[in-house]
Amino acid sequence: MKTTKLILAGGFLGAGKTTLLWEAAQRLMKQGLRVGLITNDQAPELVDSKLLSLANLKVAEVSGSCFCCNFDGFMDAIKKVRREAEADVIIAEPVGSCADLSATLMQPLKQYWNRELQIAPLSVLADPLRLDSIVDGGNAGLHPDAAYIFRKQLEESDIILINKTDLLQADKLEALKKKTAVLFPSATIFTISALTGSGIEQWLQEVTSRREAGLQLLEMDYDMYANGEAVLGWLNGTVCLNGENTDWDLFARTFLANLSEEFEKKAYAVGHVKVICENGKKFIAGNITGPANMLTLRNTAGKSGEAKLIINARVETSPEILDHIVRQTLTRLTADKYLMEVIAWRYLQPGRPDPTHRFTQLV
Ligand SMILES: Nc1nc2c(ncn2[C@@H]2O[C@H](COP(=O)(O)OP(=O)(O)O)[C@@H](O)[C@H]2O)c(=O)[nH]1
Ligand SMILES: [Mg+2]
Repeated sequence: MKTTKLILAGGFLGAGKTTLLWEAAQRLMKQGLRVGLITNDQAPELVDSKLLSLANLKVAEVSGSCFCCNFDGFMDAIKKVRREAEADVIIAEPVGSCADLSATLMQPLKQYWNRELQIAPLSVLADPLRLDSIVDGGNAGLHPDAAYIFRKQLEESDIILINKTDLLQADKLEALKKKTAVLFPSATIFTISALTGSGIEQWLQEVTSRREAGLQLLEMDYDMYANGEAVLGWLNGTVCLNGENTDWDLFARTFLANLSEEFEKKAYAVGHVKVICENGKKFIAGNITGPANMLTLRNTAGKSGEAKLIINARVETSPEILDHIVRQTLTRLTADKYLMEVIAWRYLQPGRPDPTHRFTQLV
């Protein structure tokens, strides 16, 4: 079997990884390449996988653990997309609260899989608002230990992608790029907009041609890392709603806006909240992304009496409180109007990271 290019695109929650996967896959496919994608989460029922597969992309999901703590599961996913999609290129999105990927993924991949896979440089996306705070010594609106993870992700990257440049004025972007280069001197910096596609071609050119990958190894305090993950409550839920004829676009917007209001009232920082509302073949996808709780919606689900709703929320509070807020907000919107069937509902606090491999030297 031919070798497959493997691109890891990491970065904190809401940085734009899934949007980049989608956009990059479109471009690579236009060049006649076969592309497979791998998503990752601490629990099943992922909005990201759903979104990508609705776009007819070949997606495998590693859920229940991050790639580094389930290296074999990650390799199984790679084998699956290599086999089923005959992928020339695989782009994988590690879970947004994960760091130390050079030691736990890049080095073992180089050591054990360098015949089957051509490992691309480790790319890490950053939301410019959060990054702007981090480069000024701040915590990007996050708990200090969560901000520690954010910083470590950037520190170990081969390539930093400052994303969402469509939201920034040119002079602000230039200043941010300069400060980032000073703080993270070993990374090559690209500025992109995963949403508009700007800069993606140049990044793809670099990751598909450059041979050196995983050039940094972190010193990582696993107590701080574990705490940074544990301060986030995690909820993945899927429900079917059946009842009144409903404008699902309005429903998704109202649901997200109400959630955002609840979290703001209590001053709980949002990692991200995502929903996808499916009405047959039509869907609307919505997001709230910290630090400014920006609400965005994409696509349209139209009107009907029935829809399926998937919710993924990562918010700085206990999983029990998160569950309570999401449930209550949903019940307020649906009570007396719909029959709600819960298909899946999990809330949890990520456990202490315990990587399968952790290399202490570069391969
Ligand atoms: N304005 C803007 N928004 C973006 C861009 N990339 C991603 N987003 C938005 O940021 C939110 C989180 O994106 P997503 O790809 O799900 O992030 P992930 O959590 O890193 O996978 C979504 O609302 C996206 O539409 C971008 O380049 N510009
Ligand atoms: Mg994602």
